[in-house]
Formats: sequence, structure tokens, C-alpha cells
Amino acid sequence: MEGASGSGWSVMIEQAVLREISLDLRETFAISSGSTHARRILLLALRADGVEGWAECVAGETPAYSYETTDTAWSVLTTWLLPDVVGTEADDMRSLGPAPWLRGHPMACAAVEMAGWDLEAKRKGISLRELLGANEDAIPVGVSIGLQEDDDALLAKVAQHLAEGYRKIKIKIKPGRDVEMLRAVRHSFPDAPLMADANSAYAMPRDAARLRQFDDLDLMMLEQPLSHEDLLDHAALQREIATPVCLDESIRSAADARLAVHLGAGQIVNIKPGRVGGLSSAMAIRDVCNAAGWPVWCGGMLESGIGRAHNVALAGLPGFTVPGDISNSSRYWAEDVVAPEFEMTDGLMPATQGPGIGVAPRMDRIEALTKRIAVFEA
Ligand code: OSB
Ligand code: MG
Repeated sequence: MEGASGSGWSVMIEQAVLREISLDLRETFAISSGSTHARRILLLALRADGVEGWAECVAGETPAYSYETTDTAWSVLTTWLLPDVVGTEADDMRSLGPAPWLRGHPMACAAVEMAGWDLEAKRKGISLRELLGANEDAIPVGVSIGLQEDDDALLAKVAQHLAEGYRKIKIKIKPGRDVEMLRAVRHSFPDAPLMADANSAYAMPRDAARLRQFDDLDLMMLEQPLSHEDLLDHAALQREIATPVCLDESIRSAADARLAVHLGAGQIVNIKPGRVGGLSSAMAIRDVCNAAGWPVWCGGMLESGIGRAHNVALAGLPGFTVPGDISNSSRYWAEDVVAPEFEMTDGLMPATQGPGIGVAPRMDRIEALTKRIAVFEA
């Protein structure tokens, strides 16, 4: 059947395969709300028209960063989303979304939407970055350093990552390990592009005086200092400090971004497509932010190569003007689940070439790592 738009051929999603894989980080990653080592990652493959679209769900093991977890996403995907997705007929797979009545769970929904984008790019025989409209061939890369044992360990990590070529150094902080620690880093690296991420560890007005001290550190930005649901306090803080506030957890949709801009709750947004319901939502957030003069950048959620491929494609879009948290595969994993692995040169990640996400899932490895699997057929 000839469709009205898109590729012109309406096809049906024949199969959805959801897997949970276990993948150990090379090093425990600690943030203010907890730490993770043994990642439990959901990978989704949607099949139509003889091709498979892949995506990764970014939900974490615990409800610390978001209420969504590996287990809630498994439940939402297997109970509500995937039974509906199989049998869906469309001439453009980019708009695979949740039923309009479904509230929340943007990480679970994003997996379906992003697999749809990969599928559509592969059907068209082009790269995901091309389908998205990305124009950069090499993406500036930053690195996110978890909380370390002590300042010496942190200084060593910063030195190592600067030597590797990373173009932005993000340092996780929490009360008690913040201004003095960052001052030590700034002292050793006077010109380094530094920023800090608090993952909601501070509160207003309790910590206002402490947060004002960040202005002496010459940081590119301070990421998510306050509660994930408190835009008003972020706005109050931004009025008090000169350091740009960057929102992460607080922004789950374009509507959130509109409200944040309206309130002046920051100046920058870290966009993770897997957190905000997918690539279309990520681009809508970019549009809202850029229209207000706010730069955006692509964050990360300790993804395997599947999620990383989507992030690298998004990070090459116009408007993504700050280096993304899209480090080398080898920074996270002894061995990734895709080929080729992601590896930057001089702090630049080569854009993925097609078709689709441009990396191949290593099925032997993925099968060996699989803890559970759910298959849906049309
Ligand atoms: O706040 O950006 C964050 C990882 C897990 C959960 C939250 C965050 C992070 C990171 C890591 O900072 C970014 C990466 O994937 O390298
Ligand atoms: Mg963050």
C-alpha cells in the first residue's frame, strides 16, 4: 500500500523483543543520591519491513534519579506499550508513541520512540543523524566524573581526562564535597572547562549562602542543584548567582522547558532523549530553549553503545552547542555490546554513519548477557 507521506510504504511492526541485560561498569559511578556498578539495562528491538530498530531504556536500578527504574520500565513496556506497538501500521515509524491516556514513564516510552527512529532510518537506507538533520561530523565530548574517595583521587581523574582530550569536565558534588573540593581542582587546572552536577542535593533557602560561593570557581555551569520538581527555587537561585544553572532532572518534556524558561529557572538544559520520551521530544525541548537563547547539550545515563549511538546522533544537531556527556565506550565497559565501539579522537566523537544508529548490536554478547526476555508478535 502506498502511504501518504514518509517513505511511501506503509508497513507493520511484526515483532518487539525486549531484553534485560546485565553489564558491569568498569568503575562504580557515585552521585549525590547513590552509586551504581552492576547496570541492569533494557534493550528493545522492533522489527518491520525486514529491518530492526534498536533502542535502550535509560531507567536506572533504583528510583533515585527518577521514579522510573529498570523494573518499572519493564512493567510499563511489557504490560502497556509493546502489546500495542506490535501490529501498528504506519508509513513512518518515527511517531511510535504511547497511547494518549498513558501518564508519565517517559523513559519507558522513549525506548519505543527511539527504536522507531532507528527503524525508519534503516528503512530509508540513511543514517539516524541524517534523518534527524544533524550537521556535525565530529561531536565535542565531555566526561562526567563520579564522586571520588578524596581530592587526590579526583585531581588524578581530572588530569587523566584532560590528557585524553575531553573538552568539558563535569564533577559530581554533594554537600560536604563541593566548594573546597572544586577550589582544589580549579587551583590545579586554572583554565580547564569545569562544571559541577549536584543531582538535587541542595535546598533553598538552606544552602543559598553555600551556593553563592560557586561563583568564585569559574564554572561553565552548575547542573541540577535543587529538587527535580522545584523550578521556582531554581529561579530564585539563578537570580542570586552568576554561574549559569543547568537543568537536568527537572526537564522531562517541552512543557517543562517552557515553564523553566518562563520562570528563569536556569540558563542551560542537559537534554537526554531517553529521559524526555524520545528524540522528537528532545528536539522540541531544544527548540524551546534555543528560542529563549538557552544553549543545550546532550547528557548521558551510563548507556551501552545502543543508547550512546542515539545520543551521538542527537548531539550533532544544530543548537547542541556544549560538549555532551558521550564518552568513549571504554570509559564505561570492558567490552561494549556494539561494533564498532565509540572512541573519540582529540575530544571529538566521529558522527555515526548509517544505516540507522550506525553500530551493530553484537548478538552473541547480548544473548550471553540477557537476564530476561519478552517477545511480542503481531
Ligand atoms: O546526572 O547526568 C547525570 C549518570 C547517571 C545518572 C545521572 C547522571 C549521570 C551522568 C553520567 O552524569 C553521564 C554519562 O553517561 O557519562
Ligand atoms: Mg545530571
